[in-house]
Amino acid sequence: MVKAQNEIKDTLKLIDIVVEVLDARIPVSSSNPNIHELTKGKQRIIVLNKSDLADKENLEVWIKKFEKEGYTCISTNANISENISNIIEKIKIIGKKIYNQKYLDKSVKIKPIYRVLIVGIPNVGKSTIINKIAGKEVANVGNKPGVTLKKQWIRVADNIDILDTPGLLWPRISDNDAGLKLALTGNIKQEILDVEELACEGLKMLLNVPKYSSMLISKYKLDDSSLNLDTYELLELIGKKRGCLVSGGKVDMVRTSKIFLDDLKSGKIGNISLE
Ligand SMILES: Nc1nc2c(ncn2[C@@H]2O[C@H](COP(=O)(O)OP(=O)(O)O)[C@@H](O)[C@H]2O)c(=O)[nH]1
Ligand SMILES: [Mg+2]
Repeated sequence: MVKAQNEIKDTLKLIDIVVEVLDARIPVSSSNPNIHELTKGKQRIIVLNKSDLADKENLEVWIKKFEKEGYTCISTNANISENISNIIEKIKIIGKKIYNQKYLDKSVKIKPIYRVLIVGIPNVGKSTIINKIAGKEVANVGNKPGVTLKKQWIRVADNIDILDTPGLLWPRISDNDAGLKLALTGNIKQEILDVEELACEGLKMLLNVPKYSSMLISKYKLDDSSLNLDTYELLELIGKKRGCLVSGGKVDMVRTSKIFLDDLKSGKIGNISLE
């Protein structure tokens, strides 16, 4: 973590604008606790990615909140390039402001190049966003950060340079609630908790929101009264409905948990935000 932090600090010396990528379903838990300190003095654009999986109402609330705090905030679905051009536009606007301030003396005539670093915790979609901005495959998607020999700038839209290697930030791993949400959205390995326990925690979060409870009912063809069960019994019922049985008619709870967790993180239950 110290190494990653120092690396970002070094890289930031070269950067005008930081694009911080968050998971739209958990904008707090997917942020880095030291981001303010790390990016002090830099202009920051907040991107809420995986908007296709998030609850649209929550998304609107978060965008308004970040904008009120003075950030430029954009929601994206990087997989289909949705709103990617918006990021480029915002970089140009912010970049222009920075350069106008830097060169108040208008007699200095240089062609401004805005240098951009994409940062975020693992798996939020940094590489996908870089590739979509670049318009070609320059960063590995879904892979562990590779061994990059030399960082390369990619020229975009004539006056933007983005670094081909994103800045890797560490998640809020010491915070239990954040760890849970990161696991439930697939941002960190789900093995951090016993799989049945994680599924029960996930169910509990959904049951707290009437809208999400209704999604559970229609997804697994439950009836309203099943929402009164405790979470373990509810999970068992879901297993029964899905035919997840072992010999003797008992429910295979591990397999049921995995199915539920996969449905949840991939949006198959519906658009769900945990924050
Ligand atoms: N549903 C959805 N998946 C995405 C989106 N952006 C990226 N992904 C997926 O998230 C996974 C991690 O993406 P990647 O770009 O490698 O993340 P990185 O670790 O931050 O560089 C990949 O499977 C991507 O296809 C998005 O907007 N929506
Ligand atoms: Mg990557």
